[in-house]
Amino acid sequence: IKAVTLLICLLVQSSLFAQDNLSALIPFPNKIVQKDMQRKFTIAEGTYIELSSDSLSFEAEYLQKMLRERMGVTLSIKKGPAKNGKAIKLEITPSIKGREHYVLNISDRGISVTGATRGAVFYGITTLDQILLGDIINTKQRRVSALLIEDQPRIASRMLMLDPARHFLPIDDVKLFVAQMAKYKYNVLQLHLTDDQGWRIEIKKYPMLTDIGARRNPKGGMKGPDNGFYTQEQLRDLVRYAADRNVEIIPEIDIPGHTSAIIAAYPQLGCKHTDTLTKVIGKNMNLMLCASNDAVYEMYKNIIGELAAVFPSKQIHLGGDESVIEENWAKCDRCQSLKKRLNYEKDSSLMNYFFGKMLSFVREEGKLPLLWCELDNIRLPASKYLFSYPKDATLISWRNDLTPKCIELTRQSGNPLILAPGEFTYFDYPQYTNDLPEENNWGMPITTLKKVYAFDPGYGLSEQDQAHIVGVCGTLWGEAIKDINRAFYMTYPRALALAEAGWTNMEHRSWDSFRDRMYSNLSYLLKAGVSFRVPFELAQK
Ligand code: TNX
Repeated sequence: IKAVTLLICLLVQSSLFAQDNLSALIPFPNKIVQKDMQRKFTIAEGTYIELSSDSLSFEAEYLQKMLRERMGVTLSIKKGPAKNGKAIKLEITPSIKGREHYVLNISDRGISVTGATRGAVFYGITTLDQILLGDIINTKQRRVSALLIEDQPRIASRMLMLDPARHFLPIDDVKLFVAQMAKYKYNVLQLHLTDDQGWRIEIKKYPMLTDIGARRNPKGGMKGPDNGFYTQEQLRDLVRYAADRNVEIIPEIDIPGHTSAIIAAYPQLGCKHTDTLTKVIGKNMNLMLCASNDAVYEMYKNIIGELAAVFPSKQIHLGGDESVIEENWAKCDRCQSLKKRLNYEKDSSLMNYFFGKMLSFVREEGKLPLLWCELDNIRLPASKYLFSYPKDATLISWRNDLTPKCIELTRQSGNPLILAPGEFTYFDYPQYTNDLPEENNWGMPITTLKKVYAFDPGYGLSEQDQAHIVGVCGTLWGEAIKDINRAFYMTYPRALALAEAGWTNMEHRSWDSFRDRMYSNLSYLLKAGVSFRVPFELAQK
C-alpha cells in the first residue's frame, strides 16, 4: 500500500512541479548565480574527469560512479590539465575561504568543482548529483545547463545521532546511514556507543565490557538486534569511510547514568550492587557509576585512552544526561563522606568532582569534551554547589523546555552549543499521528516534517547572540529502532528538512519550495533502497 501510494504521490507531484536543475537541491545553496540555461555542457565520449591532485581520487571515483548511475557513461579519470578542455575538473583551491565552501561552475565548455578542502569538493559533487537528479530531460540527454553555485553552510556542525546501544546495528548498516547523510551535507555522526542496554565498543583492556555488556539477551550469542559490538578495527574502517564523505564520527560513552551495561559487567563500579545485578542489562535500573569509587576513574581513564586512539575526532561525548542522583549517590555512604570531605552541600555537586576527573582524562588525550546540557537540570542561576560547565566543553541541548535555558547559559558562559531540541530534531518522536507500529518512548509529542523544517537554529536571536550556536543534531534514540530500515524510516524525510535548516540561511528557505524539491529526493531514496515515511498529508492538502 505504501509503495503504491508513494508512486501515485510521485506521479502527481512530478506532473505538477517543474523538473529543472534546481528542483532537487537539498539543502538549498546559499548563493546561486543562474546562467543562460540554454547553454549546456554535453558529456560525450571524450569527456573525462580531471583531478588536480591524487588526494582527490576518492572524489573523482565517486563522481565517476554517480555519472554512470545518472547518465550511463563511464568517464575516465586523469591527472593534469584536460587537453581538449572537455572535462569535469576537480580542484583544491586553498585561496577559497571556508572549510566547506565549494564553487561549482558549469559552462558550455566544461564543469569545475573547487574548494579549499576535499570535503568542499565532495559537496560540489553532491550538488551536481542533485542537479542531475532534478533535471530529468537534460540528464537523459547527457547535458547539464550552465550554472554557477558558490555555497557554504550556515551552521558548522550538521549532525545526526545513531544509538546502536539500545539495539545493535551492524557496522555495514552504520556505513549505509553515513553514505546517505553525506548526500545531504551532514558532516557529523554522533555514535552513542554505550548505554543501559548495551556496551558496543571493544575495549582491549576490559574484554568483559563486551563479553557481558554487549549481550542484552544473554541467550543470543552475539547476534542482533540486541547483541553485538564493534571491534576497534571496524570502527577505524568506519571512521575512514565517513571521512571520505566529509563526515566526522564523534563517539559518545554516556556517564555517570545510562551505565547498566558496564555495571553488569563490573558490578563493583556501581553504588548499589547486588549479585543479581550482574546479568541484568536494560533501562529502568537507574544505575549510576559511583562517584566515590577510584576504580571507576581508573577504568574510564583507560577506556577514554582507547577511544581517543580509535576516533580522530577532536571531541569525545561523555553524556551526562538523566542521572538519578537520589537513588544512587544520595544513598551511598561512601559518596556521603566524600561530599562532606569536599564540603559540598548538595549530592548533585558531586558531579563537579566526577566530571572534574573524567574531563581531565579527555584533555590528557588532547581532546575536547562534549556533554548533554542537562546536568543538575541547569537550575539557573548556577551557584557554586551546582554543576558548572568548564569552558572547554561543548554542550548539546535536548529537552524542549531546557533549550532556551541552555542557549542563555551558553550565551553568558561562551561555551559552544549544539541544538537538538526534541520538538524540532528528535527523530524518534512520531512523524504523524499513530504512525508508529512499535512502542514509542515518548508517547505524546509529534515532530512533523513541517515542524522540523520550521526549525531556526538561531532561535530568532540577534546574530551576536546566536554566534555560539555551532551545531544542530537530529537525534534518533534506539529503544524502538530494531534495524536499519526502521532507522531510515524515522530519519527520512525529516533529515532532509533538518539538513536545510542547518545549511541554508533563513532568507533562502521556504517550506513550499522545500516540499517541491523533496519529491524527487524521495524517488531517489526509493531507488537507493532507503526506507522513509511517505508524507501523505502533504499531497492530501
Ligand atoms: C532520554 S534525550 C534520553 C535517552 C533516551 C530517550 C528516550 C537524552 C539526552 N536522553 O537516553 O533514549 O530519553 O527514551
